Amino acid sequence: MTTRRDFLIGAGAGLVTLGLGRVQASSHPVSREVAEDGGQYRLQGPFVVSTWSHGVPANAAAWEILDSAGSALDAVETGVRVPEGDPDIISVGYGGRPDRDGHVTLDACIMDHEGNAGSVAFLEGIKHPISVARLVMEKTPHVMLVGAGAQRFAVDNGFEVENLLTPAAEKEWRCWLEKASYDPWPDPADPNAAHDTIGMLAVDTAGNMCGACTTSGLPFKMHGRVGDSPIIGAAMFVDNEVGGACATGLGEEVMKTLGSFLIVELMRQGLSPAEACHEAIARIVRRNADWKEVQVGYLAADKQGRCAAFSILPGFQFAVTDREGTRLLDARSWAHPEAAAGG
Ligand code: SD4
Repeated sequence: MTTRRDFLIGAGAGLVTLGLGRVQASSHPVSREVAEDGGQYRLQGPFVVSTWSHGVPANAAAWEILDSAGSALDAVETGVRVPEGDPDIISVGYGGRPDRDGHVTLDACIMDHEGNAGSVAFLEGIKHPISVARLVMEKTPHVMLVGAGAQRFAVDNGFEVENLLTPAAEKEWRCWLEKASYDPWPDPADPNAAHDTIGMLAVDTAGNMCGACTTSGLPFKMHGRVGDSPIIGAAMFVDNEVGGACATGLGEEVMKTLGSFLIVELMRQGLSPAEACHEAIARIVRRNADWKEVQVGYLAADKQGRCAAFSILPGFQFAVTDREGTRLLDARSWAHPEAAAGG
């Protein structure tokens, strides 16, 4: 049987590691904790949570808004714009790694507390796709715009078309071209190397939850490939009565299981965020005999301020911020259920 993995590897000249470096946010003081309650954390009052260590500076920007009684919608948009605009973050926005043809193509989505949603996919040349997604939500009768149409909509609304391919990303792409093999599965030596999408959930002082997700997608993906990140219910979903969830990792697996929607629905049925994230990961693991070669991480929070993250492989981190400050936390994983990785 030819598996999808065989096909994709066969599409290239041989197997190489894509090797997307993890982002360090070392300039921001954070504490590292291991949860006592099954990997579940409790947050107080308004809060913001987001994926990976670049969530730390993103949360800081979002927190400024929450702390001055701003809306969760403004908070998540402002928060994820931080990695979008940072050229050193090579998996989101400006500076993101290009596709196999050298194009930086961006995916993003946003959702408000009333269940409104906006998204853009396969968008080129616009540094802040999350802000375009918000405008799709607020100014059009639609949920999603893609490609040239999304770019035209952005330009019509005052966005500038810029070259998002930084010299560093171009160098890596040219290096990749030497072998041009395509393997979206993780390098066993560093399973998180290709995964650094930011997903963010925030609750404001009014008690409303909103969410956002933005990415440049898998590095050196096929031109035209769109992952889970702009798909409402896959990479992000919020129901203001229940809570929200967001995803990072191999988007194809997230899309096939509609993970974020699943997590929110499971929480609606009474599962805790930790239990719901665990079940969403279980759905992926059960259908993949080679699950050790797949990385997906989920982050969820409910309206009571319970928050948890869970991933297939170790190494997934998430940042949480409330009045107590910011903590960078290690998610538990299917591969190592007992302990948070590195905790
Ligand atoms: C995608 N889910 O395009 C994204 C990639 C990712 O962390 O999450 N990286 O499939």
